[in-house]
Parts: sequence; structure tokens; C-alpha cells
Amino acid sequence: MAFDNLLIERDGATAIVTINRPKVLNALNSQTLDELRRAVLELQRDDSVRAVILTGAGEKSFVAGADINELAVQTPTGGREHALAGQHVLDLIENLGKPVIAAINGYALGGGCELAMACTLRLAADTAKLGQPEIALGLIPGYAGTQRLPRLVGKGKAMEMFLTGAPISADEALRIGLVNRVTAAGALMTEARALAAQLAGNAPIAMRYIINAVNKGTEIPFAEACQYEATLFGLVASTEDMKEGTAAFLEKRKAAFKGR
Ligand code: CO8
Repeated sequence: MAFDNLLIERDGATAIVTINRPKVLNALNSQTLDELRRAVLELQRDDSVRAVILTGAGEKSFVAGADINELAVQTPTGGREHALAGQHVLDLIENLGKPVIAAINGYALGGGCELAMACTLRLAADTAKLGQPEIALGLIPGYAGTQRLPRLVGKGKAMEMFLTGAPISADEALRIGLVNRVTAAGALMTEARALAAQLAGNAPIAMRYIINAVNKGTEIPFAEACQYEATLFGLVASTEDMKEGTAAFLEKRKAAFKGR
């Protein structure tokens, strides 16, 4: 995979994707968004990848939002297409079927916060700042932030963040459930790699079904979601990994999952 604005690295079964435009704090222009789309599809197809880390280049920023140079000249129809394209990429990330960990190493603003929210889990450096400052630009969030943020932190806090545009600290993000963990900035990638390696050792099909059951289940009525969960539960019972996991427990040994 060759990209201008992304770096892709492997650490065992973990793929590390770094958004690499540090001069503009890793702002997402159309090219970067499209590169992210292609990278995500490639990582989804690659069975040797069992977990993904998404981070930003440099020490200052995860992603400081959509590229304001492009936003400044957008047309109504172009803006709509841009928003839909961004929503599509984030949807691919949310439903990749493998855990995607956002390692938030600094600013996660606007589209950057929306990108982090589409990830399965979020680790933040204690120096990170998260927010939806679109209002200050006369804009609204356009990568499904108005939908994901209230689902993560509740409507009241989401409204406050959208309407004030004020960023919050990593500790505040942890307190309201916007991130899963906060670490010292220098330890962020070590912690992210360790978590990814831990998840990469889990049964891949079961992980895929959990991600799918949670994502789909929270968007449909509870009773229907329970039926859906039961169907996936039945399906997972057909896997070699289920046989291996239960046998390993009974034989008091560590399971070796194969993704079959
Ligand atoms: N787009 C383009 N360039 C940016 C962006 C951005 N989002 N953020 C920073 N930069 C550039 C700066 O212009 C600057 O460039 P230069 O060196 O050429 O002047 C460089 O990065 C460094 O930034 P600063 O000098 O501003 O660094 P500071 O440390 O002083 O400030 C901040 C850091 C606070 C992060 C500041 O850069 C900032 O406020 N950035 C903008 C944050 C923002 O408003 N993000 C939201 C954008 S809107 C959005 O994301 C909507 C998403 C949905 C779109 C839907 C499609 C239609």
C-alpha cells in the first residue's frame, strides 16, 4: 500500500496507521480521507491483521479536523458530497470487524474527534484535547459527529460541546465516557500496542460478531437486537475457535485461536 499522507506499519498482528500531515496538525483533506478509505478496506481484507491502531504524526495532534482550506471554498453540493464521503469512511472504520484503537496523541478536533469516535476504543494522552469546534467556523459537524457524540456521552454534554465549541481535556473526556483510558503522553503508543496485542489474541470471528452486535444492536429495537445477538451466538458456536476456546478452558491451557 503506497500513500502520500498515511504511514502504515506492522507490529505482529497489529497494523498501525498514522495520519501524516504534521505541518497542518494532520488535518483531513480529501486525498487523506480517500487514502484512509483505501487503507481500511485493505486492512479489512488482510486476515493477518487482527487489530488496528490509528494515530497522528508528531506530538501535537491526532487530527485537528477536516482541512479548513477545502471547507473555505466548498459549494453546497460539494459540501454534501464531502460530508457523505467522510461519513462513509468513518462507517467503514466503525464496522471494520476488527478492533480499531484510536491513540489520541494531541488535538482531536472536529473531524478528528469524529474519526476517534468511529474507532472501537479510544486511548488518550493526558495532553490530548477533544472537541467539536465547528460552530466557531459557522459550520456544524459533518462526519456523523452529531450522531456519535450523543450516543457516547449523552445528549446534554454533546449539546454543550457542539454549541460552545470548547475543547475538553483528556481527563474530562475520560470522565464523560468519550475515551476509554488516559495515559501519560510518552506511554500512549506502548499502551496502545499492548492493548492491540491483547485483542489480537482473541478469537477474530467472535470479536467481529461482538462489534457487529453492538453497532447494529444499538440502532434497532431491543427485542430485535436480542434476536440478532442470539443468531450471532448460534453462528459463533459453529466455529473451530469456539471449540478451541472452550476446550482450552477445560484443559487448563491458553487457547490458540485461528479465526476459523
Ligand atoms: N485545517 C487546515 N489547517 C489546519 C487545521 C485544519 N483543521 N488545523 C490546523 N491547521 C494548520 C494551521 O493553519 C497552521 O498552518 P500554518 O503553519 O501554515 O499557519 C498549522 O496547522 C499549525 O496550526 P496553528 O499554528 O494554528 O497551531 P496552534 O498550536 O496555534 O493551534 C489549534 C492549534 C488550536 C488546533 C488550531 O490549529 C486550530 O484551532 N485548528 C482548527 C481546529 C478546527 O477548527 N477543527 C475543525 C475543523 S471543521 C471540521 O473538522 C468539520 C468536519 C466535518 C466536515 C464535513 C464535510 C463538509
